[in-house]
Amino acid sequence: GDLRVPHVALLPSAGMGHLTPFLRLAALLASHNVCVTFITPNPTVSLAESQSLSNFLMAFPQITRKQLHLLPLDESCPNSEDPFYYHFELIRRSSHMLSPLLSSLSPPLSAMITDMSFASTVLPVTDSLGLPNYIFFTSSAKMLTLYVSFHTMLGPNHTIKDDLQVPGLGPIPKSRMPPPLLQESNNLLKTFFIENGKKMTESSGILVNTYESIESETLAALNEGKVLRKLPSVISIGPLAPCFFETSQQLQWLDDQATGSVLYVSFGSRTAMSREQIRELGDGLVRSGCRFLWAVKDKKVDIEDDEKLTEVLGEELLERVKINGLAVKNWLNQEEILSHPAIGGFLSHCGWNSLSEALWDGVCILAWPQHGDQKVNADLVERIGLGTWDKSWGWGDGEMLVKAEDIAQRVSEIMGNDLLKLQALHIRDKARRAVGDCGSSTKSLTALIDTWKK
Ligand code: BUP
Repeated sequence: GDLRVPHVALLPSAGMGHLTPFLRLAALLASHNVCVTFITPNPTVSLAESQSLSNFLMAFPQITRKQLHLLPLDESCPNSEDPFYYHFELIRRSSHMLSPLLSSLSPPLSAMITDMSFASTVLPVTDSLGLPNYIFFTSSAKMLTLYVSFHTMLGPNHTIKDDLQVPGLGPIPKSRMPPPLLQESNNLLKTFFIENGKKMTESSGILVNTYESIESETLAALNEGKVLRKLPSVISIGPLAPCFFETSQQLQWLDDQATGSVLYVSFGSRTAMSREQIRELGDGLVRSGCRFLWAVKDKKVDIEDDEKLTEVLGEELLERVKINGLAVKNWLNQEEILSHPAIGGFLSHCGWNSLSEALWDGVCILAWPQHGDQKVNADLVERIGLGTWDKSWGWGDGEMLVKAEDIAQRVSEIMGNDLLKLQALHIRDKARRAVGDCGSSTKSLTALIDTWKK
């Protein structure tokens, strides 16, 4: 007989790197006739998040929004750390308000999908309601192995001595781990890692925006109980397709460039390099002789990023940039840019969403990881043949300055690397197959949705 229409609530975390994959997942579930309630912590950290949300909700009127009003700050939570991590903490502290919100929804929920940064606070809530809760891990499966095993390798004083030997897989060198994890003192990221990594193992399943052909070995190790004996099933549902709900922008400059001739340069929504490094990068881009479209970011949070381009780059550099390139300081519709025929390469920080968009469009990567999961992701880029990574560049944390001539050399190398460009196209084909009608990710997702119908 007729099966019921499942109703699922989604709870994303702070930052575009978390919100974007949740929006894509919401759209995908809706296209499979799942009734979706999207819970939005309010306020957001960045303007990009609030704008993206309102555009999305306008484009998908069938998706219901419920606001989770965050409690005002108190003194017990130090505001000195990353504003996005700080916001995770605010959402965590407001999560007791979820219980009445969730139980008031109609029709009753079949399941909840929660961001990885709230596993430890939201699982007790959903458990008490008898509601299955799936954790959505918004980075790579490789990063998931670090997330779930990190707490097992802590020594005295919560320090890390060695590289992480992931059972059944190769080691993750200390040098690739997010730097806050190596600090002796506790910090928000480290605390999240430990607590959520532990608690996640009690969820109903872990969704990952990845797919078989790029991470088969890691996915197998996770699902065969090699990484941790007790782990719920890890379900690869990616790459989540971009959904074009953002208003499209006219970029005449890009339209005027030859096919495959332009390098796109962006380090994501929450990385601001030092002024000195920004200028060195600009100099390097100019010296490469290649065409480039450069998203310049001067502050971590977009609302504070109000300095003019002339001030950030200086007049002289800005004039040189204009000869072969275009530098912009406003938010760009990245998924639209990456699908543009003029784009032939991407100098990227290797945020997982940027990578998933790059492989979706078959754009090769010059990796320059800046923080967090990005070195682990950059390693994957190199291994699957999507791009190159000069490890001597280090984290973009201002500790060392990567010189213009080195940047220029790597840029011209990648823009002239036809083999890499072919490989990227091959990766694109496989990525699209994974989410096509008979693809591995489609099969996993439909099987999951079926369990919610019972
Ligand atoms: Br900047 C920028 N336009 O101008 P990541 C970013 N994006 O569409 P991050 C734009 O934001 P985390 C812009 O396409 C991607 O979907 C981009 O996510 C989009 O990196 C998203 O790549 C950025 O995962 O987040 O922002 O550093 O640290 O959480 O990975």
